[in-house]
Amino acid sequence: MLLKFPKISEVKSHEITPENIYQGRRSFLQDSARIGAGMAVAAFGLQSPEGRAEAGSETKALENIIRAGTFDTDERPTSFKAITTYNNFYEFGTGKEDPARNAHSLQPRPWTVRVDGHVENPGDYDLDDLIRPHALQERIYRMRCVEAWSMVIPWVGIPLAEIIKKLGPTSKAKYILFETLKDRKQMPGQRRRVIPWPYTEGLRLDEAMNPLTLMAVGLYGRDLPNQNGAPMRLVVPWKYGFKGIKSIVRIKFVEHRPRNSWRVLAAKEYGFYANVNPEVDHPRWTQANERRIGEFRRRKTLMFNGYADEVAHLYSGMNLRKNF
Ligand SMILES: Nc1nc2c(c(=O)[nH]1)N[C@H]1C(S)=C(S)[C@@H](COP(=O)(O)O)O[C@H]1N2
Ligand SMILES: [Mo]
Repeated sequence: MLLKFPKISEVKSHEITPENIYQGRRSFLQDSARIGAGMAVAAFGLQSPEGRAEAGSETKALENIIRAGTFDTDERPTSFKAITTYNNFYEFGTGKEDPARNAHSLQPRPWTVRVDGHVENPGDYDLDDLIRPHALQERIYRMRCVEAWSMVIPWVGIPLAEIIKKLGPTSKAKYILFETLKDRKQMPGQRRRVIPWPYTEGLRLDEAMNPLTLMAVGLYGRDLPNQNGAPMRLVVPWKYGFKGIKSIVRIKFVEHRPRNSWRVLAAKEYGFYANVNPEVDHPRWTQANERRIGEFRRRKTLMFNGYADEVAHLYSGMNLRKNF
């Protein structure tokens, strides 16, 4: 059965807010899940050329999303507006509102992803070929930036483990290196060397295979807006936000721990693991609490951002103060 959602053009204008459309889709997904239907294969939505974030923009709803539910937080999602207008994407400037303002120059289709290193199926993949075999899932995750603000984001994506299994890492592969696009024309912020370009990040293979780790292609039931890392970005909800590398063009399977941009820049401040840990402060500020965007009071930060049951075993026996 294919799930169908109202096209934006079919919804009355006063109803067009991303949250309304999303809530409607979501209750529909819940009904489908209850009656055991709806296991549709991903058919890909279209990205508007501008990737604009406003309500009622051309950005199309993704068509067939499976509601996973397993790891969803029941906390209220942050508004679409805040998610898409307050974030970091240094390729478009270092201000929090710069990505939304400047990311229109990014062209998320066509998009090629290089897969190389210790892997059975290396090659240059068209993005759609890389993701088409997989079903899209919705995951509502708490996200925690290293700068002590947080959000709740309804992501759409594919568990990274599924993609990795298809690519077939060999026994030498112990880590994965990810790289963002490097192109000054599309990413004007790269004209300044605020961090080493291209932005790179890495995960240990078992972290990458953890069921929580998502390769996101959308949020709020739509294609990813450019400023959130179109067309494909990593989501690792138990780690600080900078691990969630955006606009990925390379996935390399490697034997040794890869460099990550923020660590190259300031190794004392940004570790490789970057697990959310209220007990290990950033050298310049506390990590014990956080400001949820849209709220005034501060909340206590949770170990592993509240995902300890799912991921603590990955680090058993490790000193998390040394391996921060
Ligand atoms: N390529 C790239 N990826 C990036 C960044 C960046 O500057 N460049 N910023 C990171 C940081 S610090 C955060 S908090 C998240 C914020 O974006 P989001 O709100 O869309 O998750 O993106 C991460 N991914
Ligand atoms: Mo961040």
